Amino acid sequence: MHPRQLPRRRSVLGAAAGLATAATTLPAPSARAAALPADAAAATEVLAEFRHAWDGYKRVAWGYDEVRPVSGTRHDFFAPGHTFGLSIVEALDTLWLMGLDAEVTLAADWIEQHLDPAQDTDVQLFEMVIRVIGGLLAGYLCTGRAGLLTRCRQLADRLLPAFTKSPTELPYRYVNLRTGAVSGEVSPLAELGTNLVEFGLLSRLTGDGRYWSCAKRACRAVVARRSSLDLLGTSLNVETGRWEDTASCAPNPPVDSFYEYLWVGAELFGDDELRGFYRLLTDAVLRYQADRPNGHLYFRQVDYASGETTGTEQSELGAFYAGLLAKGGDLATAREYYRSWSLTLGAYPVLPEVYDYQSGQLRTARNDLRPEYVNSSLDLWRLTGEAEFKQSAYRYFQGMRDHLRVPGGYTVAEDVSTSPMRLGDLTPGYLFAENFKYLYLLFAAAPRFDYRTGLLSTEGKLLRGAVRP
Ligand code: DMJ
Repeated sequence: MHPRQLPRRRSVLGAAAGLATAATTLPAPSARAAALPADAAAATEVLAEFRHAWDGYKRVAWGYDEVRPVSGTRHDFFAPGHTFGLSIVEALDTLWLMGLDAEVTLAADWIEQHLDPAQDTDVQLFEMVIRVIGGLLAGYLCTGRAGLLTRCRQLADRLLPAFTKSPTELPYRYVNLRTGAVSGEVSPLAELGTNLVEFGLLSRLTGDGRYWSCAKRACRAVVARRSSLDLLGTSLNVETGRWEDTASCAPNPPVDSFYEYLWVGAELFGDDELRGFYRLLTDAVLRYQADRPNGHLYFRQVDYASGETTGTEQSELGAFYAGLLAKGGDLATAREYYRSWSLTLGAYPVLPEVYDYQSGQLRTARNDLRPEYVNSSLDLWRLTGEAEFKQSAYRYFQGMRDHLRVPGGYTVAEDVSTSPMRLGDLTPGYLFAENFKYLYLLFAAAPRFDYRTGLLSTEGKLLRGAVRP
């Protein structure tokens, strides 16, 4: 299944009761959470858990995309039979921020020697950009190793046909890295726009403007198709330029990071057009989609033309939006939304993937080791310095460690409402790029990160603010 879809699932009544209870009252800081240790102690714990997961990957799956830590097998993320060493690329800048320099050298050497950017397989533009292009850029910015930038550019050149072969400037979803053949003419917004930042940075670093101009034109092509309410739908046909799905489901997938990249792009490049787009579209989302049953903030899904409600589901992936709202200047609303997620975290040992805030029912009871909640913890803490965000991030960390740690590393869960929790068998690459990085930065006072200007991509890649020793 594509990781960004909002799947439909039977409701889980036991868990629903828990959520419904949680949704009516703000719990006291969780009874099950131990006291927050001193920052240095928390950072040491986070580092130890990162190493546990990383060693699990290295032991079984080094050079492959991802590890299945329960069965001790490997997983190809992009295409069966093809590896891009995804977890290595995902971990690279996290290893560097943590000062694990011997591991950084091993990882960068593997990338320079083995990552093949011309494999004869279709890859998803979005996933390749945020994970691999972003990972190589961040690795280059942290280490200064030119080979990483070279590999990044080779790969980006092979992704460009997704843009240049489109009749509408909206990129295709898939491209064959060897042949340049494109496919996937219906694309959700996140996949259309979550390339601005990586491609803009690549243009800046190489002096080759093609990447940025493709990405910028695609972004404009999306925004030009907004409704009279200034709302966007969910997916566009890149050949006809027409909407295929007209529900505005922000901040949920599969549109989430489209909005994020307007803000990050504005910030990184000082681009006022992107800033204007961000404000215009965010105002519309706040006006038509914000919903406060029992006084707690959620975002409903609405038809982009009429503003009428079409759904009340929240995906855990949407939890990043608290941080984005805060960075974009809507701090009070950001706090509200973060607290709605803290309520949900109080109702389950770890966050469920999708629930309906009206009925309180789970739609997807999985936990995919998602990082979005703790991404917002870091953003909100950086902006406010308030202890609430460290406390709740530590609670999130405890939930992960207590329930998703296995001898071979960390794994996803099949069902967070069962006791003991029914586990799955995968360590997603983003665990190395995101969850542990956000937690570490929260507690470690990391000397290699500029906390004032540092800027991370949607995949947690360090795009600005690397302090080289
Ligand atoms: C990550 O790949 C990125 O955060 C992306 O923007 C959406 N989701 C996954 C992790 O949940």
